[in-house]
Amino acid sequence: MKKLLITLLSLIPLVYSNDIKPNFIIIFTDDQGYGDLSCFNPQGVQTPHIDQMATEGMKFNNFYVSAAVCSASRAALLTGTYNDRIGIKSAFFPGTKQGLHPDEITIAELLKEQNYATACFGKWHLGDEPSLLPSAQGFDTYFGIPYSNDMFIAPHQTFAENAKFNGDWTLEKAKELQKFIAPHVNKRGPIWKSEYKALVPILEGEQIVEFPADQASLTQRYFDRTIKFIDKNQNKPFFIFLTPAMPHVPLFASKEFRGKSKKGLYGDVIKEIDFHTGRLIKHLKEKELDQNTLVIFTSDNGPWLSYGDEGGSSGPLRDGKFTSYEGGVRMPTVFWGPGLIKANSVCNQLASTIDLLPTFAQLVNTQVPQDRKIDGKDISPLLKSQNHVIHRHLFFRDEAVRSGDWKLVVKEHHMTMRKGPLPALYNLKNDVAESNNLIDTHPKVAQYLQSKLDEHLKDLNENSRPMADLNE
Ligand SMILES: [Ca+2]
Ligand SMILES: [Ca+2]
Repeated sequence: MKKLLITLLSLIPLVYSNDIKPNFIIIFTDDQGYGDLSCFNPQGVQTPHIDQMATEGMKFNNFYVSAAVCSASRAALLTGTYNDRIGIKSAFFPGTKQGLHPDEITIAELLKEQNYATACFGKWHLGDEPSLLPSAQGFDTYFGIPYSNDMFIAPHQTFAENAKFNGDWTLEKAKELQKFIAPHVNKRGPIWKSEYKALVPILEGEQIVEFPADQASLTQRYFDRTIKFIDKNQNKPFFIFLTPAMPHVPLFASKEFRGKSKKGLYGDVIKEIDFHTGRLIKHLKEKELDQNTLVIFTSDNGPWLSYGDEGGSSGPLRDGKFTSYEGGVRMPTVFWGPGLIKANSVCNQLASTIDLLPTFAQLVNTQVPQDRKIDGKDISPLLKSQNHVIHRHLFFRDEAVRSGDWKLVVKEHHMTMRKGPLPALYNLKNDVAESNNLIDTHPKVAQYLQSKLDEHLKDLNENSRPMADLNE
């Protein structure tokens, strides 16, 4: 009987009708490695709540970002497009007047057209000028540090009337600091040498509401805001881009989580993210939104390995942040949505953050922008059956290409921890650590992948779009 019931249940089509639109929450952590969730690396930091999400949902073993650095990775996710196609190659610094081009259509803008309530809580890092902030890219609400948590206040930022100042900081002192920073935004040496680096503002909308940010309470506050936003918008569809500052260095955990893991402060930080993710999932269940909400947990790039114990782990993968080796670009990823995804499933197919925009478009019965090239693909078929091959090839900057089990690496980032040999061909099925170069024994595979990479780079060259640059 139980078997019959399960069979019958499996026949219920996992498709939304036009009038019920699913909610979307993307939890996009900063610099968390493939080895920093225990469902991917049992020896790593223990993350029981996210592991439970995987048990109730789907674990993606081959889920990638477009590039292993903050702004580039975020731009690709929000636009469904390779970062190099939209001119964003690395990370923006405060006050440089550059960012994601306003003409790019973000997931938030796409969903706003479908009457979604939209919010970004956390790191933005796609431009800090008012015209480049989340409110200009489809988000109704924004609260967070506008760039990395190791950066500094930008000279042009303005303060809200009731802005909070921590420690012995005052409005006057903060404005003096902005004057000191102003001449150095392009060559940042004097700022990095000063005591003012890593003193970052929190923005609400476009204005500073807190300086310097109390980073130890930030993870909790981002999740609190998310839960509040859900409660306020539970009767209409919502999209929340939840982007914690952690575990990017400098690391901060609240008092409740300090010393709670067996992996130092880094472990404590991950434990705190795990705890609040569990709290969010519990809240969705209590509000009976679990059948109609898709939650995706992933990271923007691999661990910053040069920070040692403070830099996290890529588990069995090679290298980390900045590089196109697996440790840089393959992310620990879980999709959760009991109304959309069969419990306890595992997907080994290639997928990427660039697929989220097309996938969400499909799930709400709308189209991706038709007037431009969108590189991502609809991966919603993978939520029902893992046998579909969606991507024949995935490219990582001008450095690497993956197809099936094969990966060709032709260039390295200068921050690569273990260099060479190059070019190198790896069979990831047998050699996930990218340690055994097979280019001499499989020259035809290498040639084929090189030709695909060449085609891709030619296409990028002929068909790319600029980032925003307000200096021009
Ligand atoms: Ca990052
Ligand atoms: Ca836009």
